[in-house]
Amino acid sequence: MCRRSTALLLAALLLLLLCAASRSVSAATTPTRAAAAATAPSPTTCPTGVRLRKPLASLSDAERRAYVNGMKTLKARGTLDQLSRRHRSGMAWHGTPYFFLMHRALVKDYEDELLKVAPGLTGAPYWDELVDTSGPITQSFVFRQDMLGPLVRGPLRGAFAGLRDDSNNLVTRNPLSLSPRYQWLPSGQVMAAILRNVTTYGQMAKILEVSPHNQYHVMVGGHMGDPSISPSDPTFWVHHVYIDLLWALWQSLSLNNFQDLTSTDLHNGQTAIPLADRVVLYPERWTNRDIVYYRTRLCYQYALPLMTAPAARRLQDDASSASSSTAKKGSGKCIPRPPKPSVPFPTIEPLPADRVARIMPNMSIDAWREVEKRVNEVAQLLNQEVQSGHVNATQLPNVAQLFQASVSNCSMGVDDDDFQDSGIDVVQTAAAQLQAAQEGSASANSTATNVHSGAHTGRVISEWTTVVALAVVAVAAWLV
Ligand SMILES: [Cu+2]
Repeated sequence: MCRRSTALLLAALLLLLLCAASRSVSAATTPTRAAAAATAPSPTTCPTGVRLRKPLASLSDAERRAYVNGMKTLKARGTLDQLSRRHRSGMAWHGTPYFFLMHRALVKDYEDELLKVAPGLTGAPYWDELVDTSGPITQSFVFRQDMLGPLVRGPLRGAFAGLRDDSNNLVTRNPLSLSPRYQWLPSGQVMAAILRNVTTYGQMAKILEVSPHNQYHVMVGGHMGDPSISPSDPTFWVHHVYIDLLWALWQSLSLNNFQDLTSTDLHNGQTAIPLADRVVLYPERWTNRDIVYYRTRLCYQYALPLMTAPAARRLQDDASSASSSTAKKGSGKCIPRPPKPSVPFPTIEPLPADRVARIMPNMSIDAWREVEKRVNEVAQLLNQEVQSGHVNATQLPNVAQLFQASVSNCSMGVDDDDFQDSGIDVVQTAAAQLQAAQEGSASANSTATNVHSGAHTGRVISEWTTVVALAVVAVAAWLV
């Protein structure tokens, strides 16, 4: 009994010795990783935290009120007009690969101003447009009376009735009705297929600027249909936050997507937009690299997957039944559903050429048609897959799933940020700290003999421990 417990005690001692030995070796052989972890300065670049951008329909009642009042305050203070004029000065960048860089900068400026007057918000809200592909756009949550006001022809009504642009003209809408159900909007599955198949920044920029970006501008019409005055309609901002989300989503699919600004459609025969260059529209504030590393440098993120169509419809049904005094809650009386299309993914209808010229003066009609063709090819391909029985339409990954699957990748850009080439003070400070830390660890490495002998000592200890352990085992065996 006594012998057995002594043996057990010795066995435990043996385990401890082996553990300690292996730990001392691994610590001695990986000094640089430990030093790097200790000096990571990433939190200091966003001293007030990272903002969270959420869909408009998911905001609480208090947040929705804060948003509407905040937008009105921005108008009253002249900030909205300033943003609109800034946007107008960047007309030349529309229809070019600079489009996405310029609008991310503009939207960040807008978000900063909005949160000053609406501090209850977590970030600039966006219009989850994929929800609208399942029904008429006029019934979108965004166009509720108490949100951005109804999508009808004429001056704005509802919460923003009487809103004027920076030339003091009433802001108007003029929805384009090509068909009762907007069949030329790519669905979540088609968008997912496009995002996965596009491999360069230039291609991504061209396709997404036309579809869905320009399509929604044209569909809302009025001020939104004219790029030189579109920011006067609050719809512009929820739309552009969503367009930025699509870029962020595409970025998160690979490291190349994340930081490579290569394009075949650049001016001056360039092949890539240099990350170190100042960004167009906001050269005094940011570099292109600041715009690309949006989470660590512009300090916002999209944490929510896109809302699914059924969830948004339910939300709207609840709202409409609550606002109607006669309708009983849960009575099933809601928005009439559009007829089911014969194929799951309808192709988009070509936009009339005069509309194209108005919304996109810098882009040739051929380039526009090329994008429409590309989107339709993807839709037809998916239809073929479904019709041949290979897949069920509902099983094809949609944008929400793509987003969820890529969320883990999003941290890639954060960890890889070296804070170089920045126009932001706090990021420049972080870069200097990082460099100092690296120089510090380099000088530590200059005493490499120490580290080496440390590793050597670790190995000697390990060998010595093994001898002792074997001896302990022998004694234990004798005792048993
Ligand atoms: Cu624009």
